[in-house]
Parts: sequence; structure tokens; C-alpha cells
Amino acid sequence: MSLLAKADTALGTVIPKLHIDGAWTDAVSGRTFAVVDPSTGREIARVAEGDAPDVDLAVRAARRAFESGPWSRMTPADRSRVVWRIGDLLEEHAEEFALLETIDVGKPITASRAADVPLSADYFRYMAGWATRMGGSTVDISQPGEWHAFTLREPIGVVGQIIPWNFPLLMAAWKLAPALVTGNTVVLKPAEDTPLTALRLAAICELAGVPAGVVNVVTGFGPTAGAALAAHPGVDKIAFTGSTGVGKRVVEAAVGNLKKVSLELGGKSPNIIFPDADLDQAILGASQGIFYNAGEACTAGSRLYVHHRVLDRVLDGVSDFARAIKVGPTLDPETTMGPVVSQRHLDRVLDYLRVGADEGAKTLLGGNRVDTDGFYLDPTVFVDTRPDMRVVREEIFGPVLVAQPFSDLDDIARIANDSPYGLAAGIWTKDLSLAHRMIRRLRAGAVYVNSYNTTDAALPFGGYRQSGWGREHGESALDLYTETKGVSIFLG
Ligand code: TXE
Repeated sequence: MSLLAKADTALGTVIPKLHIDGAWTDAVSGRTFAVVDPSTGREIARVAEGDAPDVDLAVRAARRAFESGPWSRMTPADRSRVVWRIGDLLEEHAEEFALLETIDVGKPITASRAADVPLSADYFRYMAGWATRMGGSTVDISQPGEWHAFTLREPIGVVGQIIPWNFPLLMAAWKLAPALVTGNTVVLKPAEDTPLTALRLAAICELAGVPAGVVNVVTGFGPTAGAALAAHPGVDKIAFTGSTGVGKRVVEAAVGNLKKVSLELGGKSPNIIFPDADLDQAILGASQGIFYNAGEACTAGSRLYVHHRVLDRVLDGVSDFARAIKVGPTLDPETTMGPVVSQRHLDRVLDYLRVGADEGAKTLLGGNRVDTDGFYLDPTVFVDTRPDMRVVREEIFGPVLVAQPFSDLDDIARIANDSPYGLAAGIWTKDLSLAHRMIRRLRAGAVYVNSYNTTDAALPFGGYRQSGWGREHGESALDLYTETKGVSIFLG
């Protein structure tokens, strides 16, 4: 069977409806919206268009499931087993999920197979372990002999989760797994561009033994379904990954009932190559840091700073890498870079290419859309940029790199930090003390040394400044989904 036919079969496994209280339902309005394959620009499915009334039904179902159990009252070992099983089932259905992700997002099948699906499966299994590991502690208060004081960690309750389209399955895993192991119930809203794997995942959760009402999925648009979820008074906590602008709107919407908020937002991350670096490694890291996933990554190393002594060599190397990228249809195993996610996003990135040229940046490479069906762009490198240019300051979220030389080792931390964002930063050097000095000076939630884009389920992840609030992964993820109760007992 060809991959195209297999993708069609995978598409047939998705129930294109809302998943509320364990049932698949149409939107109250009866409306649906189109899902488009970015490789071709053609509609491949229609899914239910949820809105405020559907969100309300889902929140009520999640509340019932939270209040009446069994989920929030299950033993940690039982919850752990169910969450682990989600990971195992994802692995059993790996090829189906990889195909769905590929046709929905426009990412090469090789990437979906190698990264998105296995990382998502591993994430559920990693988080499953925390169910039986987390707990409170005993605390000595004023006169220990007369008091017994301790803490309890309890689920927050009903959690709303709004996720983006660049890594839809992985983002669903990052959100669902910690919320579930800690005993919360969830209403998940996937991005309108990429609803397929979240819907399939809801079915997998049920197969794994997640009770009805614990994982609800409402597909729909941001300003309608998303905004309704963020504002809903029955939601105790909202977790959002997406643009900084919408993150601010989510915060405003959450004010009504002061629901807890965690945010993973945009970035414009610096990748800094010092003159002593292993340049072959650094060139590879700088190139993959921006061109992986067609630049649609919040941690993308989109600002490249190269010491002037090695600038030419690095730019030559990055250009060679970019020229060797095979831009093309995502089901072709030879393709190394797919299209961007949508016509809307293509227009946004093309606009930045025009802005960069107008601002006086020099296009070293690329700068054009690929003239074919689908939303393809050439890998692009701008040089001769200035710190105040929009292409240097704003997140483009496409395969567009801005490169600048630097001379002063002390000044580069200030230049790198000159951004409203603070999500990630990369350093390339063999000088250990320089690396350590830089690590401390960079204002970013993730610092990569002689590597780029390393993520691990165990390593806290989140942003400084306008890149977000809170830390996902590791034990920090539990903080996002639990309340801590301080208990004091007077012993008399
Ligand atoms: O993001 P949105 P968009 C950045 C990136 C990109 C830009 C715009 O720079 O170019 O955002 O992309 C939901 N209330 N990132 O417009 O709108 C929406 O339905 C509640 C970085 O696609 O932020 C989707 O589910 N929710 C990012 C989610 O928010 C709303 C990943 C993200 O979409 C809403 C994606 C509203 N008013 C884009 N409006 C990252 N940090 O990785 C929209 N949404």
C-alpha cells in the first residue's frame, strides 16, 4: 500500500466530532470546518466546529467527572497504569499517528516518525511515574512537639488546555499527561489548523482506561471556542501554548474567576557561536536550530550571532546546509522540510520577508515562496541586519534566520538578551568558563551548550519575560496541576 493510501486509512480512524463525556457529538450549532493538508492546500476532512455552548457542556462533564470520581480518587498506582498505557497505545498506533500528524501539520513523515510520535509516547510514560512518586512532606512548625504539620498535593480540578499547531500531538501529551497523573479532568482545545491527532488521542485515552468525562476534546476556533474556555467560570486552571498576543488575552479572560494560568509563548532565541567553537558542529546546530520543522518551533534559534572572525565560514556552512534541504511533499521520505502550516501563516511569513527587505536586510539565501501547490517556502537567511529591525525583534515562526556578527565577548550577552522574549538560547564554545559565564547571564528558560533544541521530559521548560509563566516537564509540571494544602494539627 502506498503511503498516500495508508494516510487515507489513518484519516478514517479519526472521528471528526467533539469528544464530550465519553461520547462523540456534533457541535450544538451543527457547524463543521475544513482541515487542509498544507502539502497540497486541499481539504482532507471536516471536523465539528465547537463554540461556547459546546465548551460549556464539556466543562460540565469534566466537573462531574472530577467531583464524582473515580479518576480523582483512584489510587496513584491505578492512575499511573492508565497513563502509561496511553503511551504504549500511542506506540502501537505509531505509524497511524505519524501519518495523521504529517498530513495535518505538513511535517515530513520522517520527522513525525522519529520525533513527534515517540516523544509523545515517552512523555506519557515519563509522567506516569510521577503518580506514585509525588506527595507532601512533614513540616516542623513553631513547637514541633505540640503540632503535627504536613502538606498535601491535590489536583486543581477542571483544567482547560489550549494548544498550537506546530507539534499538535506532542503539545497534547505535554498538557494531558501531567494533568492526568495529578488527578485533574481536562477540556482540551486543539488548534483549528491541526485537530486530527488530538481527536485520535481522545479515543486512545479511552481505550487505555481513562473514564468518561476526564478527557474532553472540543475542536474549534480560537476567538470562539478558545476564548470561551479561557473565560469559563467552571474552569479552575487554564494552560496555554501559543502566541504571546493570545497569551495576554487568555490572562485577561482568566481574571473573571482568577483561574490559575500557565503559559508557554513565543520566542526569538539567540544562538551564539564563539570563535573557538567546533565550527562543523556549530554550523549544523545553527542550521537545524532554525530549519527544523520549517522554523515552526517556539525555541527556534532564529537570531544567529557569530563572532566576526568565523562569520564567513559559518554563513557558508549554513548556506550549504540550507541548499541541501529537500523542500517537498511530506509523505515523500526524501523530503527534509515540508510546507508551513496554512495559507494564513504562509502570508504572515511572506510579509516578514518583504519587511526584512524593506528594512534593508540583505537576503543571503532564499526569500521566496516555492511556486507550487501547498504552502512551501525556501529556507531564508538575512544578513546585514540591525538590532531594531522587525525581523530581528519579532517571532517569524518560519524557516527564516537573521545573522549578525559580534566582536565583544562581554557585550554579546546584552545583545542576546535585548528581546521581549526569553525562551531559549544556544552557546557554541569549547571554553568551559566562558560557557558557564554565559549560562548565568542569558535571560532564557532553556540554555543549550554545544547543542540546540534539546528537550527532555525530565528537564523543566518554559520562558522568562514574555515567553511565558511556569515550567512544564519534570517535577515542575506537577506544580502546574496541583494545589498544595498546608495542614496543621494541634496535639494538645
Ligand atoms: O497562534 P495562536 P497562531 C506564534 C507564532 C505564530 C503566531 C501566530 O509566532 O506566527 O503565534 O500563530 C488559540 N482565546 N506561535 O495565530 O492564535 C488557537 O485556536 C483563546 C508560537 O496560530 O496563539 C490555538 O489553539 N485561545 C507558539 C492556539 O490559541 C485562542 C505556537 C494558538 O494559536 C484565542 C503557535 C483566543 N482569543 C504559534 N485565539 C509556540 N509558543 O510554540 C487563538 N486561540
